[in-house]
Amino acid sequence: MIHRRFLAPFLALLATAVSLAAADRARPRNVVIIYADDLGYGDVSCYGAKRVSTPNIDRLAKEGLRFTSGYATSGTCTPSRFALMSGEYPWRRDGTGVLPGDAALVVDLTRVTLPTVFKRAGYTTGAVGKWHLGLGTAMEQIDWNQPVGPGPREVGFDYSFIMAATADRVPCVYLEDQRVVGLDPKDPLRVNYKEPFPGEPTGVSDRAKLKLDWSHGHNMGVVNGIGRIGYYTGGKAAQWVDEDMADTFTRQAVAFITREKDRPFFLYFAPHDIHVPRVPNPRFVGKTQMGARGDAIVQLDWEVGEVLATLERHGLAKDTLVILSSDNGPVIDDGYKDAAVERLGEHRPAGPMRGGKYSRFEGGTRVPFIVRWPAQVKPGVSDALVSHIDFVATFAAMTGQRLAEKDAPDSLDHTAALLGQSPRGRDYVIEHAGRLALREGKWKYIVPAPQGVAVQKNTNTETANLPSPQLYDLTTDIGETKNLAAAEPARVAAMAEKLTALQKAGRTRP
Ligand code: NG6
Ligand code: CA
Repeated sequence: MIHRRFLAPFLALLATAVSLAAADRARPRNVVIIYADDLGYGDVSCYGAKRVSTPNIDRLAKEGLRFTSGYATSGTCTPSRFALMSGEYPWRRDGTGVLPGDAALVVDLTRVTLPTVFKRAGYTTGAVGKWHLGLGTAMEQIDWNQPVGPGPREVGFDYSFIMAATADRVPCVYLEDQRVVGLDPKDPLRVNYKEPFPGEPTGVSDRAKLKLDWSHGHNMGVVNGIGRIGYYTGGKAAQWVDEDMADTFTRQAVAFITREKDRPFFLYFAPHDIHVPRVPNPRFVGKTQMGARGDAIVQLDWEVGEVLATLERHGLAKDTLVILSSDNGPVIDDGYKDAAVERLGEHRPAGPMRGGKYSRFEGGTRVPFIVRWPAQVKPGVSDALVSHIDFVATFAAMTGQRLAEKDAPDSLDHTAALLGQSPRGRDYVIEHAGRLALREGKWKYIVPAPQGVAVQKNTNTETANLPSPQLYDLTTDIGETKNLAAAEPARVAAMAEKLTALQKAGRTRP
């Protein structure tokens, strides 16, 4: 019998215990985000690909929730990753477009970030793979021969093993905890995006000797027989081997999980695949009939399989929330002659959708989006509208945190949709590639781009940049072929007004 004097504190204690248990139940032991590069909606077999098979990604989908309306915020890498990390739309900030390899960090360190959300909740955080959010400050040029920062650590990652930008941009080296790996101090590394270094080969001067020829751009410095964007000199011992990149990043992701297996962790694993240059390891070459692009998909699938197997090996699969997605839609010729165009065949990288990377048609930002958490998430398919912009607020909520007003101004808590507890996700998503588009329910409105080109010539991308407004009904016309704007002027006006208001408000989180 509890004495009355103790009853109130006892009940309070009980309530805390109950709510803690509830919080525990909704809180994943670990979180792994696998963020593929340029992987299109139709590039994996669980989303309909036939000419390539992705058994590991398919298994993730089968054991988890596969979203049919999952979105990156933008049609290219840096803005999408900025949004994922910060919960702020990239188009609100200058300087969040595709960054060169020597750009300064674009993440605002005065605000919460995705990894800091996890850190505050007691998770150890790691970033492995492509960074492409800048390093250092705008005040001074990066000295690659010293520790480089601010970078992943300041953004909230306890551990990082990254490439600075993309594999087609210099410097072609890995950085572990913000130091170039394997650098010989007697051979200092220098990078310049404007001028070549005297005596160093370029993609123009040495074109005949290249292992992989370029189709547009990518003719500045040459590393490993491949022309890149930007010039470099020195740092020869530290240069990566493109063919080993998937192995290297995967090994680091696996090592991170293994090191941290006994305490909660958050791993942001951002493979290079299937971005250009597509130079898969020889053991994947020829695995598809589609050339390097198809083989890179198989390689990516292997990477996913290794991560899943590691979770299983350590008994962590059931309690680890795994998300697989992509930073933007697909592109076929992104600047190298890797036969992707010639050998594409019937494969439709964006699935039934129009456009791809660089586009405001659905193919630009609607991407594979899979959530697996065996302990909590019932396997299935969800048509809820979900977006990477909501990760900051959603994981803050899942780990019992309240965001400050200035933090993650466009991020909303969509735990219920993400875990499949509700078929309803966002009311709308904003799609971004240069200009904006708004999807609200089944309607898609695309802001006119009077000066734009309808087809980006080099990549053969349909950009959706037309001089007049476009409106599509995505339930009957997912391929955005029948522009209903002229027939529905009131809807066009209302959606245009809504988009303008969302822009002007400076934030969308209430
Ligand atoms: C473009 C590159 C392209 C790719 C892209 C960024 C040229 C001609 N094209 O400028 O190859 O690197 O930038 O891709 O240089 S992203 O996925 O990182 O956004
Ligand atoms: Ca990308």
